[in-house]
Amino acid sequence: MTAFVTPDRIRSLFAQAMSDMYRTEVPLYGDLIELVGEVNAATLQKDPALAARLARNAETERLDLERHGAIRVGTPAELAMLGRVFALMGMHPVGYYDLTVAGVPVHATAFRPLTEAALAANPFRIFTSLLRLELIADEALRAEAETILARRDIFTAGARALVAQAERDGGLNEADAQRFVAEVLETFRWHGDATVSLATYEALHGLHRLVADVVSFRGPHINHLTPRTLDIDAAQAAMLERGIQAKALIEGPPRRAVPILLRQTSFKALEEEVAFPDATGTLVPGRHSARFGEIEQRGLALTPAGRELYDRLLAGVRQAGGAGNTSADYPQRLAAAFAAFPDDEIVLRQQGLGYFRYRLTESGAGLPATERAAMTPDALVEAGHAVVDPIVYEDFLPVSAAGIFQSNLGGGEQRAYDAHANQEAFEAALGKAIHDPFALYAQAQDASIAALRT
Ligand code: OOG
Ligand code: NI
Repeated sequence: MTAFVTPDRIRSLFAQAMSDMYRTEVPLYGDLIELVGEVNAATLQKDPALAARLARNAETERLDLERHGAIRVGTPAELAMLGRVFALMGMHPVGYYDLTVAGVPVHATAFRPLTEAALAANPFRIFTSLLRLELIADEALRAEAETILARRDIFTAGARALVAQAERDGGLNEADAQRFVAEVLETFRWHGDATVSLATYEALHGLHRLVADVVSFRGPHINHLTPRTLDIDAAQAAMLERGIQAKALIEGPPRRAVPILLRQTSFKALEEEVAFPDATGTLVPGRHSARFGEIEQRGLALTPAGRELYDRLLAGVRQAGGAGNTSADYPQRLAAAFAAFPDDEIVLRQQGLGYFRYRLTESGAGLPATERAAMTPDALVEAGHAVVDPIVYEDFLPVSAAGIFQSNLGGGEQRAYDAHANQEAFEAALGKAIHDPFALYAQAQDASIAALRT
């Protein structure tokens, strides 16, 4: 038997396969990748300090590969199986997102690599939502949706067999890993033929567009694949120049000297032709929109204190705006509110608002260990014996995600759900606990500080 490949290897194969498939499904995606590549190259050329920083944090290579995708599943069993599939790729559930507060009947997690080494190898992540049919008041339709979902299997027999094999043996060899990726890819493929009649689709659509999207198809088609740009404002401008209809608004924090968290912009979903079978099996043409484009810029990961400040400032702007983030002066009000958020790396670090990674410089490495151990991390930095860089935010933002769902489900749709976060129910469905993102960032920061002393 040949040796097992690493989960990092399987994830890299999977990320590449997903990217190749989505490029053929949605040509706009190819344009975005090209544009973001150009913007990133220009940004690095203009900003040698940024280029050096990315290089010393093993981010230069990952940048060209870096994507996140999003899918929506219908049942706890689908989620649990996905959790097993992703675990073999070194992707684990991090963070819990309750979208009901924004009128979307789902809750979610992000499957992503956990360690710095795995993130550097390939940071591929998938935002995964689980439909909450229990929130649908129409009992008859809810029961019908449950019956439809119970009939489908979103995994191929080959994928199921290889998951069982890998779990039994403790891994997959290269040939099996390639077969596994090819089988798993089928789960996320777009199918232009629905599994329900047009009338059923329309009834589900009446409950919520998202219910129709999850229930009416054979599987959880990947609905976007997002590249990471180093300058989202430049990318946005370049898009408009090329006639790509970007959403006017960038979700998340305003532009700042020290980027924090995540800024994202998305594009109106494609209206696609779908064939709906009628009672006799004849296909009836109709339309559905699910898939869209998105780009993002990632910045400093915030501590609980930083995040609390972010959430508070953002909520203030959105409340004051009435119409939320759609009003014309939103960017100005956002920027004004965030004047209260320190925009200087040293201040952010001293106030404990963000997570940072420390690293000895050559002079620091040359100091006797006892002398180094006697100095605080800050003193080492001030003396030039260490450099300190922001730790990049690897997760998502619920308010932004809600905005992205809303805009891509076709605009102004708002529903009120009498619900609240239910992480226990999500974890019960998944069959495992969700990792706390703050703990992962704190671990990375602490490990870098410990390494200064050795
Ligand atoms: C997921 C939306 C969330 C993001 O970048 O915040 C997301 C979806 O529409 O299924 O991808
Ligand atoms: Ni996204």
